[in-house]
Amino acid sequence: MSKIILITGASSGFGKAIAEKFAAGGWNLILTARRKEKLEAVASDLEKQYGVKTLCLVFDVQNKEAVFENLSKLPSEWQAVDLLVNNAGLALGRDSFFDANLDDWETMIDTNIKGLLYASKAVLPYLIKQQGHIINIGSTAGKEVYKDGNVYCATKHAVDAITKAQRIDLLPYKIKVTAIHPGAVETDFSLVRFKGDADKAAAVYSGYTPLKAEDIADTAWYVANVPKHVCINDVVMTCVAQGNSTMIHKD
Ligand code: NDP
Ligand code: 8X3
Repeated sequence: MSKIILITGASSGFGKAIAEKFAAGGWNLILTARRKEKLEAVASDLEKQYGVKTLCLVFDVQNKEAVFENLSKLPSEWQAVDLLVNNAGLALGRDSFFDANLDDWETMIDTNIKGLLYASKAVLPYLIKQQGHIINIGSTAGKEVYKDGNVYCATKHAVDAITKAQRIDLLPYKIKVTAIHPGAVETDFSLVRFKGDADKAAAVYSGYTPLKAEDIADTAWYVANVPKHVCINDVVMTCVAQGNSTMIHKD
């Protein structure tokens, strides 16, 4: 029987690439995001290309009621969730602590931390039945803080800490918990961060070759397919030009 992966934030970037990687491997997909049209386009392409089944759920992970309404009452044929990928997230702004916008801070906290907690809690009863796996998407920003990254970095440090806490607390249920912490990856991430300013977004990735969303999908596929007794705890991955969260060598 096909396995089931549930991915938050599957309408673009890593989530979309992870959906494609697992569809190619024959997994059925529960895909979530806010942008219905984009999400349904991803689902319909993958159904056609790989013959897998998909379920699209459109909601905002910041909305506790919506998360539980959608994820804790899955249709019976979708309840055997083997893998939850907590990927939905964003940065908003790159401003000093003094200049940063409070609404941006709250959106990042509500999405990257609270959304991940709600989704994990809502899906957990299904994961327990499957002895499943949680992959949390952190960041190198969750390993070292960088200038003007303040709250985004803090949310990703929280993802690191929550991952470690989940791994310990879920031991009795034989659930694997993994964090993947990528450095710079060219997706819509910087366009969102800079609120549509394409020049600022492009500058983030100029002068070197950043990671691609497919690199993160390959890693997710690897950690999801190790033997049953093995749990990859923590993966930090960067492109060759990046040494840590603060150092990128540009030509
Ligand atoms: P994208 O902007 O391409 O994708 C973000 C995804 O998250 C979209 O599918 C978006 O869907 C979804 N999302 C955002 N906010 C919400 C919300 N409130 N509710 C539901 N879904 C939401 O960026 P990436 O693919 O790069 O980012 C994915 C994750 O990877 C994020 O957690 C990010 O912090 C992390 N990351 C990114 C890195 C990078 O350099 N790109 C590096 C390290 C980590 P929609 O807008 O349709 O709701
Ligand atoms: C995304 C990578 O370096 O912009 O988490 O924080 S970075």
